[in-house]
Amino acid sequence: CLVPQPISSLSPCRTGLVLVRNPHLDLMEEDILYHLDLGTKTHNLPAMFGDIKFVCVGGSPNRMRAFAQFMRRELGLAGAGEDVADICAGSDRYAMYRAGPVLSISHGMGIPSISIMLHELIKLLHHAKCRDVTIIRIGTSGGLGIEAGSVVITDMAVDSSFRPRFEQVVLDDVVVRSTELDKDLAEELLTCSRDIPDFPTLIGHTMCTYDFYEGQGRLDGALCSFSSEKKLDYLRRAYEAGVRNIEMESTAFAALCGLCGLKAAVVCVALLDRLQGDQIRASHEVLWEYQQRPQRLIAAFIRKRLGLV
Ligand code: R2B
Ligand code: URA
Repeated sequence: CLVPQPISSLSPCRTGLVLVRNPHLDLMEEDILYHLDLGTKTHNLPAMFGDIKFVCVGGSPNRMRAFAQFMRRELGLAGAGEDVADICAGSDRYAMYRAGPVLSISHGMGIPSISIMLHELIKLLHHAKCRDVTIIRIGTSGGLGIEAGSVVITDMAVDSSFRPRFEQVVLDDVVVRSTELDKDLAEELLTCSRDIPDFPTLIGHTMCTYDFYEGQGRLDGALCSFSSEKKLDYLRRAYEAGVRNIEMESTAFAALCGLCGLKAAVVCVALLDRLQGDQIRASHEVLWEYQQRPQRLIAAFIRKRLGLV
């Protein structure tokens, strides 16, 4: 059965605080953020995180460490150039780094992985009493009808049927949640991209799937039951519906952040054009440079927001 989320529950929190929508939390003496190896009794979360204004999340721990190091340089912080410490070193599930007001965290691959991380991250921001936090997913994706290396700013995260919704199974119900992202933030990011002319940046819908192979219409998985024609027909219909890239976390990210009053954006580089093929053939050097593109855009955005440019 489908239980639509009431629209009123989507309104952002006026205080700028991070909303948790769980009455049980108030009754708990201690909250252990197990996968982050942090907790309300073991750590002074307001002291550690209370001044965080930007949270950037991305799939790979190494990329998110590189991003924190890059942000330290971009913000001219002390210790730039030195190694950054993993705040979640006690857990080997996720990695978390700090660069001034910026928190950089890995989320792994796929909806279950990002979802666990976001539940604990959102509670962390809530316990730390953070205000006016902007959260951005920086990631990789398969492009649709766009040049490899293009950066897509998501205006709408859609499911495999091109609908702006995320279905979460809660007990034995399927709860449908909106995947609306912050339109002003997407426009602000697009404006920032105009100052970085060496790669194309565009706004488009992002399709979020539960799998990289069959779920994204690939012909090169261990299983495939459809023809090349069927695949191309599906991808072309996605393109006509406004989809410009495909990845595996955006609907859950948009839904969870939206419900908790966080202004959220998704910025992903396309590693290939899926209308041209399925395998990612670019060299490691080219892929590394592609992955830096969303980071460069977000660094420009944060510098602008902090009045550094
Ligand atoms: C993009 O890249 C990963 C799969 O290669 C997945 O996490 C995603 O969304
Ligand atoms: N990530 C995806 O989810 N799909 C791609 O095609 C490339 C990266």
